[in-house]
Amino acid sequence: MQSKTIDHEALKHYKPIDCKHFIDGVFVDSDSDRVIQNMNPATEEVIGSIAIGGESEVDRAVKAAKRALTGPWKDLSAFERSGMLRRIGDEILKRKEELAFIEATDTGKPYSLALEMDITRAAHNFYFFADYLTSMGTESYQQDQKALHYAIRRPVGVVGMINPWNLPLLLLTWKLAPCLAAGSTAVMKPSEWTPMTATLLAEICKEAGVPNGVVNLVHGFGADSAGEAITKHPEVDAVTFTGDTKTGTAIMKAAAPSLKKVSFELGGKNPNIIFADSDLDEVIDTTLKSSFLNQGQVCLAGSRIYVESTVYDTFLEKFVARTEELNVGNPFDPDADMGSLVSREHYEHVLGYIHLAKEEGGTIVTGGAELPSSVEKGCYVKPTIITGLSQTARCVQEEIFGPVVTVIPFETEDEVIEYANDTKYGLGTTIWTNDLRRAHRVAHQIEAGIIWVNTWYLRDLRTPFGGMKGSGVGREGGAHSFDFYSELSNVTIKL
Ligand code: NAD
Ligand code: 6OD
Repeated sequence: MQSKTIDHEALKHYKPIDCKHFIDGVFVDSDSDRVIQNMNPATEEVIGSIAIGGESEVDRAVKAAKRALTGPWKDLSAFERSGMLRRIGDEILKRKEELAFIEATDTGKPYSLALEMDITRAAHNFYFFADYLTSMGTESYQQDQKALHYAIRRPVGVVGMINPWNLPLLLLTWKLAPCLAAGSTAVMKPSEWTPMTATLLAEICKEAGVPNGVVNLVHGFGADSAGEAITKHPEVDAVTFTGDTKTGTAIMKAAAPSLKKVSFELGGKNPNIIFADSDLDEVIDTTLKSSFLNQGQVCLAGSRIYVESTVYDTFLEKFVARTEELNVGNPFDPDADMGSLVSREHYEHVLGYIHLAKEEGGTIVTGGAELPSSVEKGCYVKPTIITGLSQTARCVQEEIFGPVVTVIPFETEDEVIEYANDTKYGLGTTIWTNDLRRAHRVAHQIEAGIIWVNTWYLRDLRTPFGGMKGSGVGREGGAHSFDFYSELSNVTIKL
């Protein structure tokens, strides 16, 4: 998929960093001085340390965030806040090679992917909400000659942000940018597997002039650690979480006693539906991405491929051939289309499903675990295609979150809609067809928050983004993000 050059000389200037908490504008160690080792999954070498925080660090971060709500931050005009967001975006782009180096080293993803997707989009998140903030209006209604109603918006308050490891900076900035745009303040917790770009983001915010206490960062684990402490803290007003569906349940329980506002972006097992009337070459180009981009570690990955039976054999033959051309290798190899999975633990999880697929009667047409010849160690899995499984197989029902897809034939439109909806998830779907009426008809029956026709992962940040069923609670993007990070009050004036 990639064909890039990498300036290795320039990258020699960058080094992995030790990750400390960032509380009230200062980088600090844990109260207990507790640290864990940070690993590069592509080499399985220790690259630094991560401070591990808990209740006391979270409490200090929340108190700083609460104080900041009434400090100089409150008095900034919308244009001044917008300017600050722009400066953060500019600073991200100025340091884009360094951030991409750090992200690739932490996650195992190709450097070129980190540069083009993760870091570029992180900057764009700030630019988008900087513009949105200065152009938005508010609701108002005139009720005959009786009354005038209008809504006023204020910050929701202190927002806890709990993040996963697959797109660390992209997803953190997807939360932080609208939070700051709305005038709220943040306590961020990145994944314990990928803490480095969040740490640099805190530094960037300080350099961009964000007042102390507005952006805070506490590293740590989830349960019984920093994550849980955020979800339980009585002075956290809202929690935005991206991660596993089971974690979403735990967070909702923990947040319930203090009735926090929640927004959840959770797991997916997304159908990629291919009708016979589609252009198979175009389908395959995009299906390679929807299956294997970021080593398949994308919540929106089209991991359940359904193909109309009349083109099943042709599709499979071409798809397997193109998949076998993908290069898996060191993230800093310019020819690498795919890098390493994020950790040894996740590698074992993904391989477990490949073994299970065989037990469930499936055929591994291509893929599996094999160390690329160019590397000596690392958590590498080849892009894997499985056929011969039934709709009820665990490998078809459960989220694998790796470079593993199943391919299943279907006969009719009704049958494939039933297959597509037969899942606990409801995040994304792609429908491939050149029949306009069918595209609309099928889209309206699919239980998913994000439905693409003849494309995949084409984003416009104004649109509602999120999942239904086990894939999420609420929507983010444009006005939806603003609504989450602010509180609305309606004012009624009797005329
Ligand atoms: P995870 O749920 O294991 O962890 C995510 C974060 O939650 C981490 O920071 C972790 O420390 C924290 N956490 C874990 N338990 C917690 C608890 N009890 N209380 C508070 N915090 C807790 O998920 P992951 O393995 O990091 O990420 C992979 C999952 O994320 C997949 O299911 C994937 O589909 C999902 N995801 C969804 C989207 C989306 O937009 N819908 C995007 C990316 C990833
Ligand atoms: O593009 C986005 O805004 C987004 N939230 C993507 C999530 C991808 C999941 O892995």
